[in-house]
Amino acid sequence: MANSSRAPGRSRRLRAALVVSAAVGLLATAGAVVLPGSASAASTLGASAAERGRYFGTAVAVSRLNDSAYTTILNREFNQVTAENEMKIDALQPNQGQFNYGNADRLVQHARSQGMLVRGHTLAWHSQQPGWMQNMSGTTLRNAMLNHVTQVATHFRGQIEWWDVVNEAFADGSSGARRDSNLQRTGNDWIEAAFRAARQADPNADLCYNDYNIDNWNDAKTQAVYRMVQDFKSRGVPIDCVGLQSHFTGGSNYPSNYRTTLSSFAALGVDVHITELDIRNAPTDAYRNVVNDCLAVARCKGITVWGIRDSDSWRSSENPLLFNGSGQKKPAYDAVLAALNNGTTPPTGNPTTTPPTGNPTTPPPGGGCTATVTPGQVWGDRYNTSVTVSGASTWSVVVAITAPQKISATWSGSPTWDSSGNVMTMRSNGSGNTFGFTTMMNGNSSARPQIRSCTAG
Ligand code: G2I
Repeated sequence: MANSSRAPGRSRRLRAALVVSAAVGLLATAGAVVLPGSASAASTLGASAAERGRYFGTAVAVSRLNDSAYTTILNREFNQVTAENEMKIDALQPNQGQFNYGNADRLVQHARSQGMLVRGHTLAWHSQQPGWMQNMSGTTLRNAMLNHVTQVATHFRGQIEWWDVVNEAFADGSSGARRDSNLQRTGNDWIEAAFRAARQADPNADLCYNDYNIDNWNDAKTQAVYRMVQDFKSRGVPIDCVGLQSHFTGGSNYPSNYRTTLSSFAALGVDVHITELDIRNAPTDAYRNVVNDCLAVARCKGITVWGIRDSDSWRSSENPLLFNGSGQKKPAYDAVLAALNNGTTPPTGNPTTTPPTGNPTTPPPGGGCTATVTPGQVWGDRYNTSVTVSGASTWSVVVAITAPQKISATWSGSPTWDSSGNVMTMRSNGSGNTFGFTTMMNGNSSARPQIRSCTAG
């Protein structure tokens, strides 16, 4: 089975990273307030979703990271990001063999510095192909597509939680057929070939099929995607998740059987994600329903809205998002936050109201180098740590985390993990002598990483 190539502990680590205790909501510094008579109510979308073991994310246009009003909302409210355009094929490989990672890397860096999870979008798609690829066909195109998947997934290896491996491969309407495209014409197996290449290049990322108009359980397109996922699972094609874009704009509406669709996909043994949510005129009812439906399905891992302010939307004239053009919260925002706060909290150990305390331990001597820890920024649900190595220019440092805490992101080093996912060996990778990582507290706000050893070479 192709699935056996996944790194041990990967899904455990991911699950834990998304499950954050109710303690988050008790920390006023983390954007939370304590309401009289209630346990807690988080005051940001990301913190509240994290309390339910989910993420709440947004599409980001990298050019807008220079807009401080935009970035303020992004950093405050969201704990997951998707590049709106910067990881598409035309952006990453404008000329064959010439890869342009600058904008995408900038977004990943921003996300990691904020402890946000990153969804990669998208490795293979009929649209937004660079000119050179549009003109290809047959084996040449198949190989170029697979090379793109391999190169890009390898470049971002270890930094992407979920990849939209294939996007929008099914036709609209009642046919239930694949969409005609140059990729489809290379052979019906192009989708599974892309998934296999992605798994091989980044065994730690969850691999998703992503599409629009697969929200209504009765639609032929929904049924066709369902049958493909069922077939992939039965044959061991490495698929982990289905993304429902859920653009309820441009004439599509929230369907009353949406929860059935989510739970039906989940019952196939894949996670479900709501990946590009926007709703024409942002009605509070429909937004609330989407949140409640996701919270009702254990395998619904999170919700990503397709932009922050209405003015950032690809359909800005429909005002479909949670913030208005001035960055103010709309009624739909309040409805979403309330629905998140009303959701049940998964059991994740003993929540604590103790604020983060304690210092990382000093590493034991020996091994030819010394690793010195510096505590970094602390949020309600997570904290950063950096480690500086002296006495060697190439090294490996073993860091142990106290469960249920989990490392959710790392930078400036090459990590490997033991089977528990709690012991990380970080090796130098040429980016200097200081590496860092983000740890999700998951209900334990006091434990801090232990440095077990520093070994030169
Ligand atoms: O069309 C809405 C979404 C449907 N699902 C897949 C998503 O990837 C897609 O996102 C949209 C972006 O929101 C748009 O911003 O995808 C469009 C096509 O890739 C994006 O539009 C493009 C324009 O077509 C380009 O002309 C423009 O240069 O945005 C580019 C950057 O602004």
